[in-house]
Amino acid sequence: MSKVEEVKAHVEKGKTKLIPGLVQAALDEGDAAMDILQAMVDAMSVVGEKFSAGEIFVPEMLIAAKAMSNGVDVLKPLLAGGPSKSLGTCVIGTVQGDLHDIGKNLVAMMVESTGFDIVDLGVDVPADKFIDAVKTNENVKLVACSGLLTTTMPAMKDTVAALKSSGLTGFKVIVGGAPVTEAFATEIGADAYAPDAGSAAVKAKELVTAA
Ligand code: B1M
Repeated sequence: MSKVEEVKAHVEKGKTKLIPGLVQAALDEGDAAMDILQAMVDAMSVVGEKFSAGEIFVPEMLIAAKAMSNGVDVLKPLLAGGPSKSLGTCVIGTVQGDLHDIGKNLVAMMVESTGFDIVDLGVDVPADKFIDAVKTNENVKLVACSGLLTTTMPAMKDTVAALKSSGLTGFKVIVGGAPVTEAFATEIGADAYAPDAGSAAVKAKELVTAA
């Protein structure tokens, strides 16, 4: 088994303490940081499938998420190096009712690497907290909303509506997360949708530089 395959297998099993060493070993063997990251994303898909099939439960999902986060910590310096010139501030959070943060954290990391300053509001973020962050932080050019549950898509819709009717200007709104589609993003009035962290960073820069 290659080191990358070992990383994937151990994230699936939630081996939180072993993951940093395995990720470092994969890097030392010459594996690319993006390939190691993809292996961990694939592991989380397997975890999700096992949860859907009733083979594992919430605690196992949680521990796998912790394992992946530990691995991302090792990769972060390699993935997040970026330009020093700021494109502005990006306020990011997972919408109200939703506790999933790995995808949001990856998006924050990649958007930061393109040159944004990040204000991360965390998870379970109500619409008014996004609005307060736009008001209280300097030079906010982008608000990024993540959501992983079909049940929290209405909260994403409400958040975008609240931001758009707040009277605040000078920023764009980007949305994403597994159940979110381009069509949904358009329907709720977001300025952009991205399917993954890499394309979120590209879209973020396009949105701000085109404005
Ligand atoms: Co949750 N969970 N979970 N969970 N969980 C899912 C999402 C699920 C698909 C699992 C399944 O059933 N197969 C399912 C949702 C079903 C649905 O709504 N369609 C589900 C469920 C049901 C639940 C609970 C309701 C379970 C329960 O309690 N009965 C519960 C809800 C809690 C809540 O939020 N209120 C719950 C809880 C949890 C844990 C807390 C245990 C844990 C999260 C821990 C954490 O995040 N710190 C967890 C986990 C780990 C998952 C899975 C297994 C993995 C999620 C993940 O981190 N993936 C997930 C199954 C799956 O995804 N296949 C699942 C890796 C990550 C890199 O991908 O987050 O998709 P993702 O991010 C991607 C893209 O979506 C995109 O970029 C990233 C990749 O580059 N992206 C954006 C994300 N945000 C973006 C924003 C953007 C642009 C792109 O612009 C702003």
